[in-house]
Amino acid sequence: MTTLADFPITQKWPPANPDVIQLYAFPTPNGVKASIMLEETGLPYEAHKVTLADADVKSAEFLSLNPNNKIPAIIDPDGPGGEPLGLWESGAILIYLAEKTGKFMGDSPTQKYATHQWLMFQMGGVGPMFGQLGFFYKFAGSEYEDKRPQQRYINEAKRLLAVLEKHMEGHDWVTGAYSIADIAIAPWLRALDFYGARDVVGWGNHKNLVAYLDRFLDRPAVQKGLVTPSRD
Ligand SMILES: N[C@@H](CCC(=O)N[C@@H](CS)C(=O)NCC(=O)O)C(=O)O
Repeated sequence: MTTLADFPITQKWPPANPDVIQLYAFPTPNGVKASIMLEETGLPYEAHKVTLADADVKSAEFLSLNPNNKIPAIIDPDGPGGEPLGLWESGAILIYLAEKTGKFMGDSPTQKYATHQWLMFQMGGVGPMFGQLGFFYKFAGSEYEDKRPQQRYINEAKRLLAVLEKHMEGHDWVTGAYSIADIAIAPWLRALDFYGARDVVGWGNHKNLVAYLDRFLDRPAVQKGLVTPSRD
């Protein structure tokens, strides 16, 4: 039978409590999806800080769990059949934890598929597009002379915000009840502030999204998840 000790990542980030879920992350918009979900479900877990530096995400130990060198990743020592399960890709982690606990994926098949739909909208749209906006607007790409890539991602972010703003009219949460779709989407809306890109995408004109993000940030589990693991 496989145990946690069989995962090489535990050599670089040793578990203090090998019986609980091990989270390997950093508090970025993708990383906090996993920590917020763990906080919301109340599942016991231990958070290990894995920075975005090559020494961490490209270490042999981290790559042994996630060959795609990106946080977040988890190991559940009590996975399917009682065997340990390693998992990466934040959307897959959210679905796994939702199924494990029976929480935050909707109470009916229709709601469940709507939750999947908006989760995929984040994974394939909001996350990658806002991430590129961050690169071209705040980070290294902001110095490129050719502004067409920057404009492309500003336009795409605006388009995605308009889709969400319209959808959120009359809704507290993306699929009606609070779900993993919210846990995936809202941290990316928050990231626009970190990128200094709120004005350029007209954030303040999206009254439904402004209220939605405040509602999300009011949740105690969200507040805890946003600082787990600590950056320090
Ligand atoms: N699709 C992945 C994206 C994860 C991702 O982009 N993680 C970033 C931080 S937000 C990362 O680990 N970057 C390190 C690197 O690319 O070297 C997911 O949702 O889990």
